[in-house]
Amino acid sequence: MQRLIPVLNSDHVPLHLISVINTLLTAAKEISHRLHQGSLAGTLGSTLDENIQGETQKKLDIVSNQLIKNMLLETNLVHAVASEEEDDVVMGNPDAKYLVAFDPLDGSSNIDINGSVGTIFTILEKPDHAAEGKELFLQTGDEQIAAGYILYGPSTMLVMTTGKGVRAYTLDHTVGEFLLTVEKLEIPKTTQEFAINMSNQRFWAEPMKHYIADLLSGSEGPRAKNFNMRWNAAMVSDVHRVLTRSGIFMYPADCKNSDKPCKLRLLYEANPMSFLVEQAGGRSSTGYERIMSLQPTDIHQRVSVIMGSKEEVDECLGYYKKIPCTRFDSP
Ligand code: AFP
Repeated sequence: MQRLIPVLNSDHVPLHLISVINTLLTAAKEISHRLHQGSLAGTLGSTLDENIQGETQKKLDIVSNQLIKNMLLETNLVHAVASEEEDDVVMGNPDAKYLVAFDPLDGSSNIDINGSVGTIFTILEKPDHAAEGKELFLQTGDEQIAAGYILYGPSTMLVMTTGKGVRAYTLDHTVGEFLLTVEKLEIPKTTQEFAINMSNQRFWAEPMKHYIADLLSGSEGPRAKNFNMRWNAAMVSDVHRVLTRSGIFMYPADCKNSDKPCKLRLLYEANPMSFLVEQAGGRSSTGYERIMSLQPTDIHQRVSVIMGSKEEVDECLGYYKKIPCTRFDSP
């Protein structure tokens, strides 16, 4: 099986970019080890702190964030990093050109129940125009030059794109290398599987309520086929299932909390996952706009997410077109 670096070389990925990706994976291997040690690593459980998102920080959230941030900045190849766990961007080498944004441990509420979690990353280049701080990262998803995730499941897998399709690699713990295990991930155009947090049903906009109701009515309803539901409460794990066997993953805007109509972050969750989904032949939308076309206004900005099998996402978007309603999220 091929190792990661020769594969990236064959795709003519610049050496410095390969080095940044490899550094991310070195941190990921350490995170994987600590996760698989579980309680023995002494890093389970929560801290007494909250991040800028107002979410309780798990000890491993902090550890993972520090590992990735410090290793990336030590390469001198990174101009700045942005993280779910950092209020502001952290500046690196002023002469370097790569920007890295990441969610160090997505799904961390699954850690203490031994569930799947993951690291999501996206890599951008410093913009040509003068910019500093947060402004550096306010680029559309189309500007991403690489994106992916490491899924810490029964096996540790890297799923990544540099714009030439999506490949999957599996960590061989015996040699400490990510080996190519799927040459080309492609999402089937149709599906009978959906993923959404049903407990939010009463807070959804009318189009989503009607769309899900029609899925649930199955073969007796307008869709004339039965659907299955999965919800892992970790975007990395749910989207990995969509990439692997089809599906539609949704975290739509809702009216549960008018200050926070959306849950998932654009920069380091929705955009990298959208890059992977589109590169694998799927579609990714807010319900109204293509996610990767959005112009960000803040590094921690949240967005409504509907992504997966192309024809099923189009089916869902049809409900947003035909059912008028006021949006909870600002376009
Ligand atoms: P945590 O990292 O706080 O566990 O949140 C994970 C997440 O951002 C995303 O990965 C999941 O899809 C979503 O939140 C789960 O949200 P619910 O807790 O509402 O199911």
